[in-house]
Amino acid sequence: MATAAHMLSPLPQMSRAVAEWVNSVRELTRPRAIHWCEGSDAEAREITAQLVRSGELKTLNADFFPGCQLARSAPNDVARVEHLTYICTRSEEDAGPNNHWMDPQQAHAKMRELFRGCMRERTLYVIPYCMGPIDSPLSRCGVEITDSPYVVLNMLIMTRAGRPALERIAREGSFVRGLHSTGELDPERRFIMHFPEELSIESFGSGYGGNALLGKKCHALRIASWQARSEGWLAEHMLIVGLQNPRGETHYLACAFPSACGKTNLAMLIPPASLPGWRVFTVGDDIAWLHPGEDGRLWAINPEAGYFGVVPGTNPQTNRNAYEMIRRDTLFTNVALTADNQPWWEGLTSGTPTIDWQGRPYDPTRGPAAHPNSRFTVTARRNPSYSPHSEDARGVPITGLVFGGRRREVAPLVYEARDWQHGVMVGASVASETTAAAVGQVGVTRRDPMAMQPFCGYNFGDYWQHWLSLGAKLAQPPRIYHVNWFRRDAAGKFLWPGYGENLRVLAWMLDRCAGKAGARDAAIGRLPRPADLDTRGLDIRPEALAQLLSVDPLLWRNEVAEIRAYLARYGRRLPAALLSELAATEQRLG
Ligand code: SAT
Ligand code: MN
Repeated sequence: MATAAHMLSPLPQMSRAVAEWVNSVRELTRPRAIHWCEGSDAEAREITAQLVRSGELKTLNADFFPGCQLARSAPNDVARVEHLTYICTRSEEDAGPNNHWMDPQQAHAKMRELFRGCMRERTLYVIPYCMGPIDSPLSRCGVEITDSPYVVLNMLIMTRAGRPALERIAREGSFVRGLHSTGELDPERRFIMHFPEELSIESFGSGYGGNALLGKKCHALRIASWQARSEGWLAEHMLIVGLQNPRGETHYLACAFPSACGKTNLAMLIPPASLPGWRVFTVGDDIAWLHPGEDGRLWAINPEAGYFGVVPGTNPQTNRNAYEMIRRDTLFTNVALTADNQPWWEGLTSGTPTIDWQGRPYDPTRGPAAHPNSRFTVTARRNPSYSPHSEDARGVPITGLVFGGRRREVAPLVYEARDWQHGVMVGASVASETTAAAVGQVGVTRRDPMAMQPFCGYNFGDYWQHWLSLGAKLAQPPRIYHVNWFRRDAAGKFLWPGYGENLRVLAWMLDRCAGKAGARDAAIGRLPRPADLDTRGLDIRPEALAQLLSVDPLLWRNEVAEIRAYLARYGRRLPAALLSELAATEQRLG
């Protein structure tokens, strides 16, 4: 039953803690007005209309893309800025060698000067939000204050934002405080600061996704990973997907891959026609919060309510679900336009770009038409494969965990860890080629443990110890796998077709978990023999498959040496168990 509008209490009166914080931010930033977000559709429509009037949003061709808008960022504000992202803990060692660190007092002082008066002539928006189903005990709440209406529109899609979240905050008392201003979008005055000991975030100078939508990477990964350690759970950079086999049984996998390595595509995979009877259900495409259940299994919720996905490459062949999903009510950022005002991006098989992502006439000599990190923001409910269990308060039970990276060589298509402890070592040694999701060189291989290098809010040494301790307490721990869809042959061609065909690898994992599929014991773990994979109807040469499932001892001895050198950076915080797992692998390599 709807509550009559006059019965609702005004938002500023609902939580004294939030109101006091908003007041202190108002005094510091001096906004012209304050807007408390209710979270209604009407509110989103009103803010959209206002941004269209001011020219900050462009309405796309409503015949083909109804309800869709285009936002263009500043050309120097198109990706996460890892070099300007800090973890501010009292002790530098708690942040660890995996993070940039700044003393909290120094960081607060620096940010106070940036925020002072920064919202003059602007509206201050208060966005109460809940990460996870609104009634789940596993969910956690936050409030973002921002002066960017674009950020508001994104947060309304990406989180459960508005009145119900503020009601929960008022009940619970505690919430993560996220303060954001786009400032002048000056890269010299841009910082993303995290204070895990205070459960707070301060972000200045960028309007881009991961830097500005504070519920996402800042809260749901960096701050939440810290909270998770003290409360006995895991906050991970993982998609969550349900796979229903032809017998009608559904199992869930949680898979960690670095940004722009295909999490969204895997989460909404379309089974190939040659594997009839399979169905795929998406629970999440980027972040998983994993909690030990009373039954000794791991249970996962997706803290997010929408997708902030990479646009280029999306087409009916690579990801038909995403392609259909983003045809209405979608906010596009930094894509190109066709002459009739449709969004266009590299990898589309139709249409011609006439205006590039910066709003200039398209000129191929100046690079791609759409920015390689152009994004769509859309509610998860528009996903044709959206799982009906996405809203379950207790989450979904996880059968397997999957780690992976983008590697031209070394890592085979798939292998299985021997047990949890070995699996933690496998996760800790993930490496991947960098992508356009973060500012910096693209295509260089770097260590990205558990795909959390940019997102773990504390020392990786302590994080791996937390993983080990948590697994030891699980009566039914998920099995752990490593995959690499990106292996290439000597000529540089991908050996594996990827996309929907990845289901063959996932099906092998689930059969392993059910005790049904075979494997061979290799030095690095257990690999399928070619006959263990269902390759019916798959167009692949036997030599390619053999190469995908091979382990080169020479390359791997070198890999082990690199992993050891990397892990050594964590000194006395590195769990000894990881080194003994590595030594055992080395011994098996001979
Ligand atoms: O910009 S985001 O951090 O939200 C996307 C990503 O890099 O994974
Ligand atoms: Mn991500």
